[in-house]
Amino acid sequence: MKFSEFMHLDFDCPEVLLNPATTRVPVRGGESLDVRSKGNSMTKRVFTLLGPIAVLSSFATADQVNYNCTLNSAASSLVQSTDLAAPFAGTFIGNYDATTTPTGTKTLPGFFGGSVNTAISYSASFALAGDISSHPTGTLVFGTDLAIFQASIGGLNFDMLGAVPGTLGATVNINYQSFHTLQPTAIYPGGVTIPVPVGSGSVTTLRATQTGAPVPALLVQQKNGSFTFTTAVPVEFTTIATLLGQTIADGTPQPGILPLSGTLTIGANNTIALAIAIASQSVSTQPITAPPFVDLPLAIPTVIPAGSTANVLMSGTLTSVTVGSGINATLVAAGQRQPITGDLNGDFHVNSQDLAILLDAWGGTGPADFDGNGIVNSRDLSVILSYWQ
Ligand SMILES: [Ca+2]
Ligand SMILES: [Ca+2]
Repeated sequence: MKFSEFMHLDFDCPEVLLNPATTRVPVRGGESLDVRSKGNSMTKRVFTLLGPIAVLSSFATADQVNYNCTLNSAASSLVQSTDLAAPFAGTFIGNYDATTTPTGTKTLPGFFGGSVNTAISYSASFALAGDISSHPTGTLVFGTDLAIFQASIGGLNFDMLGAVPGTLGATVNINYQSFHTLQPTAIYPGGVTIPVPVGSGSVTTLRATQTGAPVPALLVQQKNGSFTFTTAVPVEFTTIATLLGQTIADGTPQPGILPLSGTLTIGANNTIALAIAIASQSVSTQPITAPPFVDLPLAIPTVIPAGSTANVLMSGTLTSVTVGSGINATLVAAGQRQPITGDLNGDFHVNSQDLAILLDAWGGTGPADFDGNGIVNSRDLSVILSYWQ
């Protein structure tokens, strides 16, 4: 609604307001506000107050232009840093078996003596650390209202790994009572922490999905005509990760915040270009409800003498995991303006040209059948009129 139209409404149509009916006042976001009129002067005053608010609000949204944006995966890069620690405890025992592995390792408590393969108590921690570099994929809706230098970010949905699983080196740091081994013959004095590389952990899914309504961002115009913006997007992180066959993140969404800053460049042909930077750090500790693991093969380097390897089977229970996670990303996205309802010739206006197209199609089918009921008729005409610009 233009301001002149509002003036016309306010001063020329008071009789409408005096009818004991409900007047629908358009407000921001295309919704409307019911103003129940009971035919008294108070109602007129209420509407006179509401009128400018409605007009100002509709000015704010009249210039809102939304762009469907897609990440350019090849030009975007992300580094996900992980520092995971999961304490656990249990026992391990040499992999010796008289029939199946007669040359296997025997473990025995203390420094010397004995011949019976015996379980040794330990405490330990899984450590999973490293960086996963990826080319993320994803989409978002970027809204601009250049009249008030406001942007909005909605519908953000990023696959941080770009569908390529990441791997991280895993280490078990073991503390144990003093023990010794046969095959090989070695002594392991207690009080020493032995780091044992145990292969890798794997992160197969890392996704950020925006929750809630679009978030606003102030646009700051730069000398070259582009705009910068900074905001924080509430998201749910979905992570699926395994470590030594144990699921340590099962995809249960975790709420988080994705801090974004970036540059908006308005392009030709109703396009925009976005350069987005993300830098976030988080640390969280979660309980693990996985069942105990049993007889996990582990090759422990010998301590005295060094240079050999004892093979044991480790059993234990993970109780919790502390995950430090960082995301640093430089993303590039391209946006195409969203189609406007009622715009049949694609010029982003709804006017007589679109009306002419609709009238040509009257009684038939096609794009002018806005409500999809199979025929272009008065219902579709009312759509054009309600989006008329
Ligand atoms: Ca048009
Ligand atoms: Ca129709």
